[in-house]
Amino acid sequence: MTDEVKEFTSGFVALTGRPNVGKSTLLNQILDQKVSIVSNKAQTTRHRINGVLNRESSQIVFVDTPGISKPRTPLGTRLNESAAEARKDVDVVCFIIDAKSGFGRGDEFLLQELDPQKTVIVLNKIDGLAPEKIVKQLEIVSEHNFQEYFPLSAFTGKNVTPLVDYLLAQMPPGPRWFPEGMISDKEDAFMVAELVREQLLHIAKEELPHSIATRVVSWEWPVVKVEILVERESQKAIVIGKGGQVLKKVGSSVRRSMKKGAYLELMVKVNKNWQQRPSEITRLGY
Ligand SMILES: Nc1nc2c(ncn2[C@@H]2O[C@H](COP(=O)(O)OP(=O)(O)OP(=O)(O)O)[C@@H](O)[C@H]2O)c(=O)[nH]1
Ligand SMILES: [Mg+2]
Repeated sequence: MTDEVKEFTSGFVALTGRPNVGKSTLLNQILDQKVSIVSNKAQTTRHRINGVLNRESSQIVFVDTPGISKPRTPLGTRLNESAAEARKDVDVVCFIIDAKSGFGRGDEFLLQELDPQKTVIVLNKIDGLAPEKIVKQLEIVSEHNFQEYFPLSAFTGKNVTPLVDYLLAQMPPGPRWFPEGMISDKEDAFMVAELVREQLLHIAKEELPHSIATRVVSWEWPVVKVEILVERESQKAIVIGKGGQVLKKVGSSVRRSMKKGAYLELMVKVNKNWQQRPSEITRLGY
């Protein structure tokens, strides 16, 4: 009698790279669900977010991480530490590069920190790029001896499947770390606060994106209260908007992605220079 049952395999895969390269977009694309917010502002992701891919005989826990850049504030330092920590103890690290802006010195610097034995290179944002440009970028990065190179578009989904198939094949025998129906390790309240921040990032300019923090302060269904923190009075006025216009727009947009009947209450508060204060950064869960 042959044993036809395939042994269950599982493991952890970290998504890492500079800010804005598309780590969170890739995670959402792989899972076909939004578990991590996305914006064109740096430092959109501030937490390690586990997103779970379930297959019949395999499970991959993807760890989305904050983008790493030269820190300008204690918050920046904290986010870099969090990203570095997430790379430890994973089976595979996906190092993501933005093919549109090209492999740069920041990428080069970060690559030196990675173990080539367990790192694969993802060349993201190839949509709309001329083939010569993609080849050129691949030539540049392949000078480093990493395990595999995957040119793809996290946005359109092009070539994402070969990456996922490769990762599935790398998973060692192991348990189902998360229950089958679970796709993210974060609770609904976390996601609602993040969705509010995502909407605000769309309208925020200059230094404002970094100054915004959001958290759910009360969840008594259907009433969900979200506190929006900014660092200065002038920022508070921008976030509220003329006659509350900005908040209204943010609220109705987030409500559309919540369960029917949700009543979202948004409050804006000033927490002076919180980004500069390690104790406040910790309190906010970063
Ligand atoms: N054209 C194109 N844009 C992309 C692609 N992937 C991501 N983007 C865009 O790049 C920007 C950054 O995407 P994110 O997924 O937030 O990037 P991130 O690496 O998670 O950024 P941080 O969390 O700030 O470190 C967004 O505007 C995305 O829409 C892609 O494959 N093609
Ligand atoms: Mg992100």
